[in-house]
Amino acid sequence: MEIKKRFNIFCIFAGQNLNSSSMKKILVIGACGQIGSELTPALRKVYGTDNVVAADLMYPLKGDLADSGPSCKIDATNAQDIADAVKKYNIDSIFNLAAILSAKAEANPMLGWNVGIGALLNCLEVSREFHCALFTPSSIGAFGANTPHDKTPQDTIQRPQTIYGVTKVTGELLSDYYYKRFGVDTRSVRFPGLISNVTLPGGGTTDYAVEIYYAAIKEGKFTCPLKPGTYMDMMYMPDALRGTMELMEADPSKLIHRNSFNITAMSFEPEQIAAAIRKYMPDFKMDYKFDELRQGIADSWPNSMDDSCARAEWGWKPEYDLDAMTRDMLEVLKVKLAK
Ligand code: NAD
Ligand code: AKB
Repeated sequence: MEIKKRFNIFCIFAGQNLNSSSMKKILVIGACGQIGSELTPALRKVYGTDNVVAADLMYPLKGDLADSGPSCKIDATNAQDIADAVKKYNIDSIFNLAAILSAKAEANPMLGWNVGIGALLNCLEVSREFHCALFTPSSIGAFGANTPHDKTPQDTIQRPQTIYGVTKVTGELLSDYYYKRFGVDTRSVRFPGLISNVTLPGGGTTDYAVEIYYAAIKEGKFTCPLKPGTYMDMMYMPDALRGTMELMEADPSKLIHRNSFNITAMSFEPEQIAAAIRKYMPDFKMDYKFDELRQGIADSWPNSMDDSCARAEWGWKPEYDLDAMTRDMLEVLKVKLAK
């Protein structure tokens, strides 16, 4: 990665506000979601507010996203919307975050497919035509019940049985196809469950690991929708944002894989996150009422992924473990929910 850019990304996550001299022009599609609502401001800090366009189906955007830089309405299932924005703003990099998450997609598989794959194909075609780099996240949902569950390798069996997983595997293959066939600079990570405190998650299987912190602060108790012993990979949002930006700045000659890298920060089961909260809130209580759909999906996903390829090829390294994340989540939410 260009040394100056790596330094700038480091400074942003160290709390300093620097503008990069890079000429990148970025379009974030799905900017209002759990990731986009934090990735857009993070990109604006590094690349300059005017160089990052926030787009979503939900429009007009609200709050900081709308006020802090250019924005437009895009329905990513309509290729023309994307092409118009790319032309209008002279975009060279697209972050495609439009998707329907695992549990929500199971309730409406056609919608899951149309957004997951429709949006991606449109982004790929527009990227091919206008020479854009393209980031589209994959997920631990790209694995299935017959994938090795512990230390899940980078290259392994991928036979998911959810529509979400089917779109993620298809998306990985399509993205590699566009790279190899047309030279489109496609890059991706398989995100684990992301834990954050700005925007609530949008209907996934790992959502409980965010909801538990809100419930701890608001009510001092939580009813967990997954059974004890359900391990999944997780990550705190600051690591996810930094990883995304570092991958997109990584030296392409070092990338053996592209779509998509295993990355993880921690693996825990519900009792462990509850215990981490109890360290700071000793009276916190948790009981269980499991949700059949989410439990089935969670059981088919890895317990913990091997992210050594991301570490070797572009220097991936998480900074937050369960305790550091819990301390920060509780501190931030105490202030936010007191308002
Ligand atoms: P989200 O559901 O919170 O946000 C998705 C955003 O896309 C929403 O703002 C929604 O309005 C927008 N959108 C939906 N349909 C659209 C369309 N047709 N056109 C334009 N915008 C549209 O999702 P997220 O959690 O921010 O996830 C972003 C990406 O990261 C997805 O690909 C998801 O699969 C992946 N991912 C997320 C997680 C996680 O834990 N959040 C984990 C693994 C992978
Ligand atoms: C979900 O649970 O659907 C997402 C994911 C891990 O892809 N959070």
